[in-house]
Amino acid sequence: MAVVGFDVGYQNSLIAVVKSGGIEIITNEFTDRCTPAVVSFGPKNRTIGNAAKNQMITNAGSTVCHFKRLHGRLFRDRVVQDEKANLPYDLVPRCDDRVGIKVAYLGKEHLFSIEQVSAMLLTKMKESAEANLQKKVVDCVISIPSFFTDSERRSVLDAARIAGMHCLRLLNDTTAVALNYGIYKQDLPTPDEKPKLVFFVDMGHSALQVSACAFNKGRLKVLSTAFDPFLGGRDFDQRLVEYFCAEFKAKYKLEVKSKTRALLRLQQECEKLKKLMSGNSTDIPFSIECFMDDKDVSGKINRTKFEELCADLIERVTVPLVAALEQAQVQLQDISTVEIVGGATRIPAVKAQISKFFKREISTTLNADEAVARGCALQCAMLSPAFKVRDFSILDAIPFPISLSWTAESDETKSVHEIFGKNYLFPSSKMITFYRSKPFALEVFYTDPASLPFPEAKIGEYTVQNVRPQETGERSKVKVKMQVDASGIVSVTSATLLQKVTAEDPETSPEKTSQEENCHQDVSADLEDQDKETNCQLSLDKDAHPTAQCFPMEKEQSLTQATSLNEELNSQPPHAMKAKMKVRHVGLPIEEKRMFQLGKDQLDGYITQESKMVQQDLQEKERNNAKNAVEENVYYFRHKLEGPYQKFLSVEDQRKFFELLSLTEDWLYNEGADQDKQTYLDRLAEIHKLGMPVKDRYQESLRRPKLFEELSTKI
Ligand code: ATP
Ligand code: K
Ligand code: MG
Repeated sequence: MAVVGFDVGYQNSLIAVVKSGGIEIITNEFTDRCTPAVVSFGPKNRTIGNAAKNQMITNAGSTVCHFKRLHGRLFRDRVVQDEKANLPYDLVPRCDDRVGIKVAYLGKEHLFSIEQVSAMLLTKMKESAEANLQKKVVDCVISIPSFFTDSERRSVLDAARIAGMHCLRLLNDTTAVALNYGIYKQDLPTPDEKPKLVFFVDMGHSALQVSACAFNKGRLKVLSTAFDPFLGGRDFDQRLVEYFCAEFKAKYKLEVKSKTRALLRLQQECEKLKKLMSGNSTDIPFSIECFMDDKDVSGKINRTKFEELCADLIERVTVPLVAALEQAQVQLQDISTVEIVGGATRIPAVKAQISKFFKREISTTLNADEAVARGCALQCAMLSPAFKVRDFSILDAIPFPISLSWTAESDETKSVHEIFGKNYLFPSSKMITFYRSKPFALEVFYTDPASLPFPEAKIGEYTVQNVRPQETGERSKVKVKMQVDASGIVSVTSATLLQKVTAEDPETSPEKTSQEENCHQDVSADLEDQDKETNCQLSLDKDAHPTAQCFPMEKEQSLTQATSLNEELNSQPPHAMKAKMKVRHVGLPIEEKRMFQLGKDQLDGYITQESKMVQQDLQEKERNNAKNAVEENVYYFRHKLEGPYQKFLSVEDQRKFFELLSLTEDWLYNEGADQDKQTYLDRLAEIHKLGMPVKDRYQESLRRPKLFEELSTKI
């Protein structure tokens, strides 16, 4: 069973696989370790990755890049509108108000959903992994930014499904990095010692993420996460673009922004300059030929000027660092290391800013580009039964507090309760007890819309059905389970009605009265409380994802029992306790209404469509291969006929063969330029009909003396 981790970045994607020797970053067909997150659409096929990136300027309107932040959002969303303003391709609203990505494909206009486009990239990455491993890839772990909300996470999971994969877990970027850091450390403190405190900073092309992690032997706990979802390498590029747009206007009277092609070229040039300035503080000159209106342009910049242009961006780096530190409730001097990853942390001023804040040298022991993908592959190995691994548990932190609301049965008054507070550890689940006599509705939502980088606070609506009073007429006790799973997905997973019955009923169990006393527990438990829970009061939750795993790997992992945090909360004070009762647990159906999730039919449709497009790409590839084969054979046989094959056919046959080759060559550049696969194969057969017998005679002649030699030595 293949075990794979994907880091799907805003700009760059990486694939890590697990082999018996450990984790390996694999290269794609261009021997690149990094695959650009770009999908390009053409009249005959799609191209994905490097080949698509090469079309960013020539086929700008149908080359889709920088799409990661469109996940889970509606078209009217401000983030979508802001992204749209900077994209060379078009976004339009779909009939369901979601984002439609408009491209020309197969000679027609197409509207793809973000899940589809994302799935195309994942399909490509899956194919690269399969080619490398020579195995089918189904299970995987995919990284996402820690600030992704429920809707964005579900959208990524759907993309994986469309690509024919099963994502075992979504892993936050910084958590993947932390896992990749911690699992190899031999000297971590024992569980009862003070944990080793490490801060991780990841600055990519679109976002900055920070996390504070506590490590003990065999476990990693995220104390806090903080981020600026809108600060990344691209913002630094943009400052350079603005600078040169102004300069070219003054110097050459050019309105760069009026021409997409020129703007794209300038953007690429500016990114290059930014990277060069990381290693060089002197003036860096550049020129772009035939830039716009037939004019060549040139300019220069140096690091000092760059830092001046980006001064406020560099200042902003500190904000999430402060937030992460405050929330983790630790002192600077308690931090043992600060590790940075992500391409944009290579900007010297960014690094210096982080260093200044933490008052120490920054550690760069992790591979800045590969750490996230490696962490994902490690997690996948842990979750896969194919590998045996040593215990290492990951508890991540909930970035945005989550609340539940309901109305009272008696007077319809609305209650709101925060169930999972900020930085509450997950995966986690809680039981909430209600006393009801008829079906009731629940609403799950993010507590604090203002802190949310997403326009919609509501996560889902649930109706607990089939609720009925007890035979005595009193209200029934209904236990509702709410969960944040390992992928950070929030849901109400089950509801159980406790039906009181006579003690003789065989299908019963004694009611646990002790839990009833556990009412109105403060659910926004702080970290200390949760710690206690983790260490000494863990109750087994067989529905949760396993969090205890291990490494290095051996065959046949015996999955460690799932442990998850489990608390109880009663929505109403308990009734007077009676003597021991017998109860029957009756599972209740729950009706779920999600704000943004793709419907099953839609998802199935996308799955079918994706496999059709894969087929189409394959056919186009085979057609091209057939065409190339004709061309190669023309050159091959002509070359051979002029040389070693000459002696092996008559002058007349030679003339005929040369003529066929010339005709075929002419045809290839005229009406043969665009034919179907079979037509090329037929042409190839014509060449082979004349060529193969000659080739055989030639090779036969080579074997003859050799055969003779062999015989003579044996004699
Ligand atoms: P995100 O994490 O936001 O989804 P990503 O994972 O695709 O994005 P990375 O691959 O980590 O992003 O980083 C890409 C960014 O790093 C780009 O802005 C790129 O220009 C920048 N970058 C890469 N190398 C350097 C360098 N030497 N100096 C400055 N910036 C660099
Ligand atoms: K990346
Ligand atoms: Mg990244």
